[in-house]
Amino acid sequence: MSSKSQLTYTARASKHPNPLVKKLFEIAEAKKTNVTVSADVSTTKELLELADRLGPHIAVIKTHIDILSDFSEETTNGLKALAAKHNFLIFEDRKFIDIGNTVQKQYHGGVLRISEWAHIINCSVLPGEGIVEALAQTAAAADFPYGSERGLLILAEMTSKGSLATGQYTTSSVDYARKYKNFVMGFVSTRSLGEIESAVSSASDEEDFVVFTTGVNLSSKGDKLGQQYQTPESAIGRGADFIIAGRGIYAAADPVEAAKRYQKEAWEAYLARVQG
Ligand code: S5P
Repeated sequence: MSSKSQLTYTARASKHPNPLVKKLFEIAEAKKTNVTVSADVSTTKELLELADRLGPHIAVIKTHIDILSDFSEETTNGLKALAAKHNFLIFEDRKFIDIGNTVQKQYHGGVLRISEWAHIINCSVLPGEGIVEALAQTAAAADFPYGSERGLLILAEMTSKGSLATGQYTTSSVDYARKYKNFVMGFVSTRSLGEIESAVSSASDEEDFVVFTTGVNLSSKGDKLGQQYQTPESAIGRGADFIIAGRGIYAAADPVEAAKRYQKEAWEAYLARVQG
């Protein structure tokens, strides 16, 4: 596990050079939550209701904005207002995966205008280093009316059965994160990746990537389509800084009670980790 995993979010916030990561750690500490809810619902009304009800218990809301049947500016204006009201960040799980020229257009512009409202995005590095460079360029060049901080998580591993995001793919994810560390906040991965030897540069003392771990569920081991789950405690124990839970929360009979349960379990696991 990365040596930074033993530090509190406050300690990491105080030293972190990236303002968005700093803000994320500060939110976690202020609200005592390291939960990201994956709000994979299909209408704007459901999404905004969920964001408002779960807002006090989450640090980040993760969207798949293209699965909404009625996406409009009302969706993103509503999300931005709720992010300000409840102090959480917005992560659009678009998983960019294309040549640089295409992802720049997908990130900035188009019908979704993701760069204007999503603090955090993610990408696969299957296309190679150029995808990270292209997204970083777009974020640096744009003048965002809504908050200025933007960050990228590299999808370094996947939770689905038989995932091919392993070995050289994962090592290269770490290489590119180190090379573009002003824009890359960290990884979506199932564990801390800090120890992976990089061809680009070796890990420095200041290196502090944030690990988001998805595939978290308290009552299920997986689904019929290959999703594989672990518990919040197990994810945090393997080095997750933030857990991502979808159906475990939004599909529960009482999503607010479920969010509180994930919040409690993940926060206690974090406290146990930093108290050594
Ligand atoms: O490896 C991954 C990466 C991601 S971002 N496995 C995943 O499941 N995800 C996403 O996390 C997935 O797209 C979905 O939005 C969420 C998991 O949802 P759940 O309902 O299975 O918790």
